[in-house]
Amino acid sequence: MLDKTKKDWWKSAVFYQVYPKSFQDTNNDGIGDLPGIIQHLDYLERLGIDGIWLSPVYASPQKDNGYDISDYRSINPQLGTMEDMDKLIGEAGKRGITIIMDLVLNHSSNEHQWFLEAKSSRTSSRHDYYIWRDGTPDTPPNDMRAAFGGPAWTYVPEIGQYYFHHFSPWQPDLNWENPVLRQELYDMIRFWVEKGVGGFRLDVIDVIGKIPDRKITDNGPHLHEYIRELRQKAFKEDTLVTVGEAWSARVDTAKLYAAADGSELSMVFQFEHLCLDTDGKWDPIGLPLVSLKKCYERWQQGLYGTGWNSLFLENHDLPRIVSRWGDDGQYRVESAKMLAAMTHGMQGTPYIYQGEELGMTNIELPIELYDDLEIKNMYAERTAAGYAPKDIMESIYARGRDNARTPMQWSGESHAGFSQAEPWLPVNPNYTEINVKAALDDPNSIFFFYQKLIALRKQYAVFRDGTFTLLNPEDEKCFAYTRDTEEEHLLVVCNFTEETLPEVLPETFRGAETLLSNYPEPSGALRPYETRMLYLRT
Ligand code: TEU
Ligand code: CA
Repeated sequence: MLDKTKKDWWKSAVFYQVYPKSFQDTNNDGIGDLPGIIQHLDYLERLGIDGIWLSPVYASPQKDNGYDISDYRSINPQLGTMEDMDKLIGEAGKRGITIIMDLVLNHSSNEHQWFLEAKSSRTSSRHDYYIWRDGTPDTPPNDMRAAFGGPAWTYVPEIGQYYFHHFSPWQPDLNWENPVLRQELYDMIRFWVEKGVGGFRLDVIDVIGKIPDRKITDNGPHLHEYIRELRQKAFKEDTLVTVGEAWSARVDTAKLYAAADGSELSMVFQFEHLCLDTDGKWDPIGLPLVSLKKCYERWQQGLYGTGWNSLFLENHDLPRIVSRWGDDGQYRVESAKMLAAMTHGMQGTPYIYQGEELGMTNIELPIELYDDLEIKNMYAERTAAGYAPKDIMESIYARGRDNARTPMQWSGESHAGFSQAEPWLPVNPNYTEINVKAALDDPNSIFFFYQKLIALRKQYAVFRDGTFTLLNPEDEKCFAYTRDTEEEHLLVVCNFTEETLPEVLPETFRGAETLLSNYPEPSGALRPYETRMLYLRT
């Protein structure tokens, strides 16, 4: 077990993200709940993880599955009670598992008491907790758009003002310029710290310093002042782990969020490696492996000694990685392991998203069966704009957020053992083959591969401390890199194709120990999606 009284303990840790609604239902209403998480703590302990990032469990009208909070100090009754939450923290703690809560500080629900007061009158003491601008019904303050479609301004006729929402109209943005609001948030955070929560994941923290009048959302001029104040007033304990979600982060700004001096957050979730082949168009062609490798090199070297990164390929907003960069057919198991080794060999703190350790895959549903508001709004907007339904569906199949939100597959029993009732979102039909029970019965499963990766990170300091060197940067099929400290040397080789490639062992690694591979014996070549992790001491 890690010594969590050491202030950088999380540098050797591995976290696991639980999306409560989809993890385990215990009262058969089709919705996952807190007792369901408690029920599987032994499973998570067996995997070897040190902490759980829990997606929001607060009271919420669930317009965005809890990312719309109506009371930050209570638990959504659908998921359980405060007693269940206390029990989860306690039971997890007994197993060496720290609970990290999701903090949505950029916006609340429109049903939060603060917002109800704020919109009741311009003179309400809480009016200024949100962002208001004058206007008439047809003249919004400007043409900014919301991330989930439609305008970013919604009119409240009773007071003749618009409020700003970066996301949906049900998620009004909090006004961080107001020091009273900020203090209110810090007090709320202390409530959870005092309950024994070990840290926080900060939702869209890069936009809290927005200035809508200048159309600035990311990286507002006071952003880092706010984060430093948060650190001083709310995250007082040096051992708390804090991770900021920042889609806009680049290497230079990540050094601020995740500064080595601890003045802001422990680490950052940045997405550059996942945006290479999306509409961001850093590189528009397929999976640009060469760009991906250079992206990782830039981050691994750029933050070395100056900041700390997180390592992840999936979360509740992203498609399943084996469907995206691997092969979710014939080579599902091989490619899922390869992607895991590629990620876990690097410097940073790994996060595993529920089901990733099973190689769960994307899903294709008829449009009516999707739940996510982003998917629904996107479908409506593109339909209105004249896109062909087939093209819209293709893009939902590839990127839609519900790909990652289908219920956890525990067994081959009905509803995958997730629930006895019809789940809120369909189970992926491949649950009969891909499930926890099958994984635990098979010593060569993806689950046990992750278990080994987690153990290796604890065993060898090179995973935490080693420098990063990219080998053969221009090779379009194989991703190989080394990690080095004075005494320890690690080589990670990953074949990203279903072709057999020549082996690329650097001379120094001939005769090195194989720590891990996804094929039983080396063959002198790299088979489809083969990965090897070699180790030596000098
Ligand atoms: O996500 C931030 C965010 O920008 C996402 O909307 C992302 O761009 C999109 O999902 C990609 O498809 C966070 C949460 O992780 C997400 O679940 C919430 O919906 C969002 O904030 C609002 O709180
Ligand atoms: Ca339930």
